Amino acid sequence: MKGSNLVSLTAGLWAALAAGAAHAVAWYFQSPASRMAETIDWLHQVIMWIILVIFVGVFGVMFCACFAHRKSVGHKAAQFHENTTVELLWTVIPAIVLVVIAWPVTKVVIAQKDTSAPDVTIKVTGYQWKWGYDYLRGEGEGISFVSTLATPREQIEGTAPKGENYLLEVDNELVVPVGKKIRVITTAADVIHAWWIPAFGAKQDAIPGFLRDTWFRAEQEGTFRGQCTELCGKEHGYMPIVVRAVKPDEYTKWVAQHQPKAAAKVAASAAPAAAAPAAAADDTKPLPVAELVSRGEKVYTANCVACHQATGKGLEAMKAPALAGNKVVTGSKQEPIDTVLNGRPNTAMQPFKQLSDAEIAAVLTYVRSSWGNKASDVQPAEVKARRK
Ligand SMILES: [Cu+2]
Repeated sequence: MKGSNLVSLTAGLWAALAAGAAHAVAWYFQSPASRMAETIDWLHQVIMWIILVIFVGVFGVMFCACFAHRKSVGHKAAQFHENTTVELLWTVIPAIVLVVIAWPVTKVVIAQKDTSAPDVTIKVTGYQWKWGYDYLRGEGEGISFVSTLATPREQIEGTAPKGENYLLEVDNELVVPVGKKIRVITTAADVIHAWWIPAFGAKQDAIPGFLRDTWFRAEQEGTFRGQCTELCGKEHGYMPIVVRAVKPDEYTKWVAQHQPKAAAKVAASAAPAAAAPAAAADDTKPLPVAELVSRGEKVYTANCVACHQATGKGLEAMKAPALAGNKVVTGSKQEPIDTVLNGRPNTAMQPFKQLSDAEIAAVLTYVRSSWGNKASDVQPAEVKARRK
C-alpha cells in the first residue's frame, strides 16, 4: 500500500471512531451520581478492556494460524497430543483472569448488600402500576405517599408531542437528602416489580410477601430517573421511579411540609402538596359538582384508567368490570365509597385509602356522572364518614 493511501485510510478511520465515540455517549450508562455507580462504571470499563485484549489475542492467533498454515501453501499439519505445558497454561491463565475479575466484583456486590447504619429507611412497595413510598425511620419518618406516572395520556396515545421526560416523570417524587445513606426496603403488593435508579447503582427486586433491601447515597443534588425493571404486566413501562436529591436543610424543610402531625392520620395528609393542593385540613368542606367532576377526571386518569379504561368499559384481562352502566356504581353511595377505600378482596382492586377524602369524592362523582351514568355526586364528608 502506498504511504498516502495509508494516511488517508488512517485519517478516515479516526474520523469514524470519533463520530462513533460522540454517538456512544448517548448510549452509554447514565452518569454516576453515587460512589457505588462510579465503581460499577469503573468495573465495567476494566472488564471490557480485559475482554477486548483476550478477544483480540485469541482471535488474532487463530486467524494468523489459519492464514499461515493454510493447505494451498502446502502446509503439513503437525501431529501431537497431550502437551502438558499447553494444557496447564490454558487452565491456569483463565483461572487467574477469573480471580482477578472476581475479586473487585465480589467486593462491590458485598458493599451493595451492606445496608447497615442507614440515615433514612424507606419502604418501597411495587403495585400494578405505581410505587408506594413509606419513610419508616430517620428524618422524615411517617411520610408516606404513592407515586404515579405523570406523563399525560395524550402523549402516550400520540395525539400530543412527547415531552422531555416522556414516561420518566411522576406526580410525587421520592425526596432524599444528599450525602446520607438511604436504605430502601422493597416489597410488592401484587406481582414482582424491581426498583432501579441507574445513577445510584441501586437495583432490587420487589417481591410480594418478601422484604429485600438495597441502599444508595446520592453524592450530588439533582433529579434521577429509573424504571421498574421486572416485567410486571401491561403497564410495566408506565411505572417510572424519580428520586430528587436535595441539600440536607432543604430536605428538612420538605419533611416539615409533608410529615404528618402526630395527631393526624398518616394517610390523610401525607400526599405532597404539589399533587394534592386541596388535600389539607379543610378537606371535607362541600364542593360544587363541576369542580368534583373535573378534579375526579384527573384522579381517575392517574389511578383507575389502567384497568377500568378511559371509556369506563373495563378490561377483561384484569377482570376489571365496566363502570359505565354499572348498577353498583350508580346505586347507593356506600358501596362505591367502601370499594375505593378498602379495595375488593381477591381481585386486582386495591385499597385507595391513600387518596384524600376530596379526591375519592371527586373520582366517584366523576365515575357516577360519566359514560351515560347519571347518579348523584359524592361529597368529601361522606367519604370521611366511611373511613375506618
Ligand atoms: Cu413493575
